[in-house]
Amino acid sequence: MSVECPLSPEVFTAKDYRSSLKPIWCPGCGDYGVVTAIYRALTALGRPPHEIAFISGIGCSSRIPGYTTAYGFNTVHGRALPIAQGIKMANPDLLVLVAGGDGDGFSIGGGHVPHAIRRNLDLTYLVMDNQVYGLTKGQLSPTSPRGTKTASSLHGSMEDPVNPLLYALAYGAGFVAQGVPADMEGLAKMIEEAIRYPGFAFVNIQSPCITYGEPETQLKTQKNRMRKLAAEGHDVTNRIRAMELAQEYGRTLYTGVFYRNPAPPPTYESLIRERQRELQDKTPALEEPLDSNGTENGGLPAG
Ligand SMILES: Cc1ncc(C[n+]2csc(CCOP(=O)(O)OP(=O)(O)O)c2C)c(N)n1
Ligand code: SF4
Repeated sequence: MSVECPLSPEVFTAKDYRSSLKPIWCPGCGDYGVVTAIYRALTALGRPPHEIAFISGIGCSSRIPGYTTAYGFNTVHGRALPIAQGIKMANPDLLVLVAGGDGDGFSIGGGHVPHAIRRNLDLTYLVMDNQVYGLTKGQLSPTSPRGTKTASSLHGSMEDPVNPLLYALAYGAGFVAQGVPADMEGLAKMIEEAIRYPGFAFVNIQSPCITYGEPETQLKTQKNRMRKLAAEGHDVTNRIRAMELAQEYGRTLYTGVFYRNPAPPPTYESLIRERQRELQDKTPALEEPLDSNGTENGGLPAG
């Protein structure tokens, strides 16, 4: 389906968002489904590709901007969010998408997530959570379940995983959802909703790594394992209930919107514009050089 963009007379279809670069993910990688869901979501939104900036970190999943026709920046491991925030502040009119893996977002980049959430720029953060470091050949990631045997944990990991859903909810993200590529329609709709949410939106995507991931996480098992929150009658405005459901991360595969703030607070970029207006008439005169005694003009004779 395609719709007419209110900002442009053009009508866009999914192929307008697909770049000529051929993905080099392993055949069967969940990330293929994720990029298809993104094409669908962008088509439904109808924003021209040149009005979209797609920022990622480093990892298999972080290759994703290159497979779209949006402006893309495959940045530095764990640094997608700071760069995306800078881009959004510099040009608030851009639609800014941010993507990466669970390692990129919750390991090396983990320190940036709470600050991006509390700053609340209008960004959509898509994490392809495969519970493993795919690009570097299958080491433990921060979301690997306890006991996972990998190249870096031959006898099984001895740590509990990070819970990305609970983490985002606890720091106050206004939109938190979880999707699976096996439910393409649901995932595309969820990404569209996340983009439409006016503030920081987080979508955790259980995107299986077919090469290094656990058998029970693979695409063919997702349809049987997933439980749609909408079918369970979940009230998406109930944050406490969303947090209870999020505790099931790693056990029950809930999909859908966990939480959508019914009264979204102002975004950081709108507060900046407000502050700029407030200060417009109050701009202090250019500072005069001061000498060590605090006298103006550095103590030099005037003229
Ligand atoms: C500063 C830095 N440290 C480590 C690496 C090596 N490295 C690249 S990607 C990656 C982890 C990838 O895992 P994830 O973010 O979960 O993405 P995936 O490949 O699974 O999609 C690591 C450790 C790097 N590129 N830069
Ligand atoms: S290693 Fe895993 S995450 Fe990377 S492309 Fe292959 S299947 Fe996908």
